[in-house]
Amino acid sequence: EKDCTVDHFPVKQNFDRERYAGTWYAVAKKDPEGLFLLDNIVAQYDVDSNGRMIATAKGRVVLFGSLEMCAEMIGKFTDTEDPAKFRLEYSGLLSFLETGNDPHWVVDTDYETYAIHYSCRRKNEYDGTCLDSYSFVFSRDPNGLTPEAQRTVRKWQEVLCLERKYRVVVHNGYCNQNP
Ligand code: AZE
Repeated sequence: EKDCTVDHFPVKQNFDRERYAGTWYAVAKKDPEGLFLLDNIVAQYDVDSNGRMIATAKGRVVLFGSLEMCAEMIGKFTDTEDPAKFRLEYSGLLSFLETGNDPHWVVDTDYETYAIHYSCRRKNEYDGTCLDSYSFVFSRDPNGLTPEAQRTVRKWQEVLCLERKYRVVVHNGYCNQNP
């Protein structure tokens, strides 16, 4: 039978944060519960002078039900014993934007075209499956993935027990005011 235990999900072997650095465009996402980035999501990963992974992310959000804006978020990663699994501590450039501390797993990437990100915020304490997850499919190319990369991504979406749970992330320039 299919194994949806979060702690059994595979992640990228020998994850290389230097090769992962740079710009990634979200092309699809599975949403968590509550407020989240809506679309036009672009992440910029880097490695600081101490070797720590850092990132910024932009994306359109709607706050208080009607205030539409481009959220600029900053994230700092804490390493774990697995090189592809981090804790991500994030906050908004503007203080009223969300702060949080979520797992950040790189499930698979070829570093040059695609990446599958996964985060489980809440686990079922009895069977270890995820009760509240979010996940991004990232592309180096803002125009999307090649058919070959799309096939790879679909396979991982099934492994994460999230098949058919993703939605396309639109890029229409909403967050491009300050490029
Ligand atoms: C991620 C890429 C790496 C940097 C960061 C990311 C996550 C950002 C959020 C933002 C939520 C914002 C909200 C604002 C109102 C994984 C995309 C920081 C989870 C809800």
